[in-house]
Amino acid sequence: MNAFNFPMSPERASNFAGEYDAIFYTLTILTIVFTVLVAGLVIFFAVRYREGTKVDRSRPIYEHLPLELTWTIIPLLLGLVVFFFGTRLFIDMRTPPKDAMDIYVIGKQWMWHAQHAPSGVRENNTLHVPVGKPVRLTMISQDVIHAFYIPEFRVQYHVVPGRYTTQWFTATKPGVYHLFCGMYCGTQHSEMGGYVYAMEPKDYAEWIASGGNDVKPMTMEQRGAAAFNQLGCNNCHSDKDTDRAPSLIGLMGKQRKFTDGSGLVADEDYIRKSIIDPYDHITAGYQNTMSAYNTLNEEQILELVAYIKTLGTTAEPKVPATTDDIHKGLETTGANYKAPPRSSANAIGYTGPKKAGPNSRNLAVGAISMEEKEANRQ
Ligand code: HEC
Ligand SMILES: [Cu+2]
Repeated sequence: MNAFNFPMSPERASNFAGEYDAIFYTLTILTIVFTVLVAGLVIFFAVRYREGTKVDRSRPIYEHLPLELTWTIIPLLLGLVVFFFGTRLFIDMRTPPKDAMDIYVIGKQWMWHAQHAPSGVRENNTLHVPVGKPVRLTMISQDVIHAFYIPEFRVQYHVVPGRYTTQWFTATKPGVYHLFCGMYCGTQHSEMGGYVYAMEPKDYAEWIASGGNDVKPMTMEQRGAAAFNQLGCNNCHSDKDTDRAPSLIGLMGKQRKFTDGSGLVADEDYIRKSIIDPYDHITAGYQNTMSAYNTLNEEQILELVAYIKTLGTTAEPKVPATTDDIHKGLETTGANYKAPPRSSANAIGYTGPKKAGPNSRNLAVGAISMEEKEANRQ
């Protein structure tokens, strides 16, 4: 319902959305009508029969069968109608069609991981589905209770530890839609989400054939940028020197001066040391307020170094994209199938430093992607 371009509800993009909204608005209208009717009569009678008014009180009515039957039978019928349609939709939503396509979903603090059967293609924080084909999600949580929620599809169901829950839908409109965790599940609950890509079956088939273009291609710099965000480095380091920290733009190859009077030209090794042991050389004009990120593994440090090296080498400072930027991008591009650049390290599952600095929020502890876990095991 987009009256006057004021969106009353998210787009309707699944088989359930129309019926769901019809029931919702019917209930809303019925509620308003009866609230106004009852409240109106209360006020009307209170005013009309208030003490001192000259109205006819000679024939008080104690019983009025037709009136009582009317106000019993009409709401009963209205209630039954709503009950009938509500139950029908409920049963429909709880009964996936036999030919539904299977996608398995794992929720964990704080990311969604999905695997498509039978292809085995995986994705994190996104869900690609074909339009016009019923999709059944079989879901489980690895930790606390989450809820898998796609507002545009009008579907949401709990994702709990220890047992599988299911929900199904058929996407009806190609486009990019929101995916949320609908159950408060801890610090980063609000960031536990992503996008649902409803694609034409042909495009979906291509996407599957390409192995899913969402999980794999992240360059080292992108992983570094994500980690830079995730570890909270950007809380202190921005594109200008500030009271909190020197800017890292153009750091590579720059002459550095330290508080003890010494100096050197920044190279990879210096950047690495500055991350894991920042107290060794304190940049002149600053204090040792940066905590030592000494629990990162070498791969994570390399990615950070790779990212910091790119800073200042392009015209625009590459400050990592925020979720807002991604939203803006989606709004301007409309429905597109290309995954937005994900900066959230949720996508790559950083474990974060164990000893978090005062400003690093120690974000995704425990959020290791399935791939990383498997890689670690090997
Ligand atoms: C609490 C604020 C804070 C946070 C968070 C922080 N830093 Fe720093 N960083 C500083 C300050 C202050 C300095 C300068 C003093 C020094 O050399 O230790 C610095 C220095 C550096 C330098 C050397 C810069 C130069 O001018 O030579 C690098 C590289 C660096 N930080 C990288 C990082 C990375 C990567 C992260 C995230 C893992 C990070 N910092 C998180 C405050 C912070
Ligand atoms: Cu959650």
